Amino acid sequence: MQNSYKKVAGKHPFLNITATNNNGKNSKRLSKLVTYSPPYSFSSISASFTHFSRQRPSGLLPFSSIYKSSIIDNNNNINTNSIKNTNIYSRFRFMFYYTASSSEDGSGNGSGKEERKSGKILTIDNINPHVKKVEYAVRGELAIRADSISYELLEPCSKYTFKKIVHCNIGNPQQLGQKPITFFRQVVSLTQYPYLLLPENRSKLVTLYPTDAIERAQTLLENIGSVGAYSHSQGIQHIRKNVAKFIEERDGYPSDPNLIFLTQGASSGVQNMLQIITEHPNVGIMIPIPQYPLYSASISLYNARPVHYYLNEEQDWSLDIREITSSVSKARKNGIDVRALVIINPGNPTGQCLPLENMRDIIDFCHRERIILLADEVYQTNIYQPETRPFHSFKKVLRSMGDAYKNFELVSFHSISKGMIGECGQRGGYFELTGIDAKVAEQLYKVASVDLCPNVIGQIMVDLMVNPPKLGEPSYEQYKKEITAIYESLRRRSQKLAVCFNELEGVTCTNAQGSMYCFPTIRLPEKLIKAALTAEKQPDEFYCLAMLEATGVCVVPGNGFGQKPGTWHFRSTFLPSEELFDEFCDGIRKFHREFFEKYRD
Ligand code: DCS
Repeated sequence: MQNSYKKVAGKHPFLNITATNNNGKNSKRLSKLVTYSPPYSFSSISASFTHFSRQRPSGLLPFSSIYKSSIIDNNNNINTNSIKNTNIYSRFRFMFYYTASSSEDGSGNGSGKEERKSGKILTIDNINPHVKKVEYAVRGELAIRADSISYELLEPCSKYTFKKIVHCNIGNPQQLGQKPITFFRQVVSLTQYPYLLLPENRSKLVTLYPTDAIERAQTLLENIGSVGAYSHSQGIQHIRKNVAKFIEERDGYPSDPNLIFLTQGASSGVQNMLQIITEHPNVGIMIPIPQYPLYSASISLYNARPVHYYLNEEQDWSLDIREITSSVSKARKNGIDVRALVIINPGNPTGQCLPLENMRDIIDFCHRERIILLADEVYQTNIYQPETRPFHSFKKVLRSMGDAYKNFELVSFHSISKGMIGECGQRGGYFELTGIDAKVAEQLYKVASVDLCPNVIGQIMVDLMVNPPKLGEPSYEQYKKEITAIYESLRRRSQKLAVCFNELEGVTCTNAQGSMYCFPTIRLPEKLIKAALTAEKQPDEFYCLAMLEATGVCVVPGNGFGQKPGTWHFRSTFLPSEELFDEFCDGIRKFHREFFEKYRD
């Protein structure tokens, strides 16, 4: 195979690539817009660049960013995704660092070399290139470093001043001590061990379990059989009926259990949908920036094209219809076949909750542009300003818009991982199809059946989420008390964290209207940015790594979600338990003060 490298970037008039090696003899200085040929085969490439945004006087006040990307797919294309994303800005200076691997033998075949070296048939050079493109920051470098620190903390004389890692990088409430909802676990435990339900055990059982938990477990088992058996691939029909009932009660419009798919968390539903939408590599999926990286990662995996639209940070991360309109028209002008729009409402990582009027405009936009709406509504009960920003489902808003929209194509996702339930590890969720062609739904069923079925305990959790104890039933009071306590505490913590961040020098944070995260913007001193560049880190990553090393708090740098070039953010959950919250905030304050002192311009 001829091992030639395509141009690193298009003919952008201001693009100037001055790549240098950082790794000794197997490296090469890249110059601009050239084709690279053997003997070099690059195993990785990272690019740093300084750009000058349109708003700035040209040549002055550089913002600095570093982009990293792995390169080389099977066709030897260098991955330039991160570069393309910056095209809207007027001037760039790129600096590439690469580490060169092998091919000095002139074979021109990196994978062959790798194969000879390791003796493996499957090597990093010959796996699916789309897998290599996937980036998932929530479990990225910071999380990996956090894991290794947590091992170091087990050593008798660890160098750290903190005792444990606080995992604020992931919306995983029970990892940070949130208690499961009692009724849910009671029911699940009985379905796992039906022996307890036998008549001879009843007298003992009623001393341990409330009668409604016993009845619910019995009903479920009557409909399921054994939780150890595969279920219907689309999910247990009895549970899908309960989901449909829940949707009808929530929205006031009919819902059909046959159009509901139970899933392993919302993630697998989202992935199935993206997979089915991606007809060819030029299919575009519109995703917000910032976004939850499930979307960018899956789009890479299925070899589709992300079409970004920016949320408006100045107005509480609102969604401006003009922005999505210009984004779709730009993409279509570039030949991208835009098919779907992802809306995360309430937002992750941005926490905004869309107002009704805005949602109508979004539906109208999709209708006009012939775009399917994928509504990620996993945070629908994490609403902290319910009077001014209540949650509305897209299904309800769509139906309220009348017959003109009756064929509108919408897919709505929900999950047991979020809300007050936080049963992330049980992997349950569902999606509802609205207006999707029956033949497409059949194909979705086929895709679901390749996985046989979503796990049955996750499905039971979905049943409990959509059909919790009702007023007058034995478990209601306790259920209500538990849910309310978690909700009120989350709301308090969301406000506390925003206050804490807003007190930090150079940091601005909007109050979360919903979800589980704060996403503050942070204006970093130039000195700090330079230090980050020297360390070959993106500045926000550099800041977050330092925070982790100093405090044990693991957050996610904004670049993992996407952010406007030249701006820096990080995402933190407000899930640490309330008793520890002040201490947690104090730790961040102290770190930030000292870090900024060190790098003050
Ligand atoms: N959609 C959004 C917006 C999410 O935030 C998440 C999880 C999911 C879907 C998928 O969740 P499940 O598959 O568990 O239903 N949020 C991740 C995050 O940002 N932190 O934790 C997980």
